[in-house]
Amino acid sequence: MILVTGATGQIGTVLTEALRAEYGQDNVLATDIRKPEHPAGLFETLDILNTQLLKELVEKYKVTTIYHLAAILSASGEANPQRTWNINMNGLLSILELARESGLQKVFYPSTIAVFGKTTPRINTPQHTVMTPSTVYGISKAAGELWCEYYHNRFGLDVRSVRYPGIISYQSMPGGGTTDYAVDIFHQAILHGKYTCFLEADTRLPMMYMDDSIRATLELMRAPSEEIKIRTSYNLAAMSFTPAELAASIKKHMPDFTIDYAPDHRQAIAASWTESIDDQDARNDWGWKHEYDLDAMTLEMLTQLKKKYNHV
Ligand code: AKB
Repeated sequence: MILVTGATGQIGTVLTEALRAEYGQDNVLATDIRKPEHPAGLFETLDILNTQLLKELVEKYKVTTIYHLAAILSASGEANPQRTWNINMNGLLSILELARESGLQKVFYPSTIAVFGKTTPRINTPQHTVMTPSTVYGISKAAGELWCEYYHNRFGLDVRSVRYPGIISYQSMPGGGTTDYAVDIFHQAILHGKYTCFLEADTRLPMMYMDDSIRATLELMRAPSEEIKIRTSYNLAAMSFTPAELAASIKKHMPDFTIDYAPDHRQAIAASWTESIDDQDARNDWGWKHEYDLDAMTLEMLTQLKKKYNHV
């Protein structure tokens, strides 16, 4: 049995569905503090800080693998730094400790480009580099990566991780991140033909289409253990673009679309991250290869969301 934490979130929603398609509807237990809008299988309400309930669920459902997605993201994390640290760090520590005690087969831990900071090389950020994150989210994820490696080295736990860039999806909405504009822009383009962006026009960030990030996650988790040479977290890349470039890509299909800019507190967070990522290790070690670039992603997002809003 696979247990997913944070299963109602942006990635969790789509990953849970993909895991059910691959491993069987009844072999994936979704958990989250929020109930799903459209429950589609096994679900248990779980506050990730409730270690006792987590333990009971692992026993009750005979869980062998955990995808631990529950976390507070970069922008919303700044509103309450102590709470963010508590949820992100203690949530992970209870998963790792439970995995060790119960002899779980595998754990997946999502890290992020938010582990990088102002002193990290900005272009083609190397796998092994300076990490000086400036958000609590980034600090907790950087520390989390080290805890994962520690549990692997010390206890032999098979824990695997990737550093996700901003993820763009039509199926689910992101919440509380700095890269969220790259999803919202599509909804606003279709509904209102215009968008006001909370980042500056030339803020370049690494991004990825949801299909690629799900495939990366499944491929990483399927790879033979000896291929996984990095036990902190793998750099993972697909595309990098600015809000202006994304708007230009949308305009190719919607010539009347307009964008303006009203940068807010999220601009400083974005400016502290890097622009593009060197993910050669993921490509070499377990064969990672992205499929979607900016224009392919834009076309897919517009097509899917037009269907959703009946604007076909
Ligand atoms: C965020 O913006 O906080 C996330 C991330 C890049 O980890 N999408």
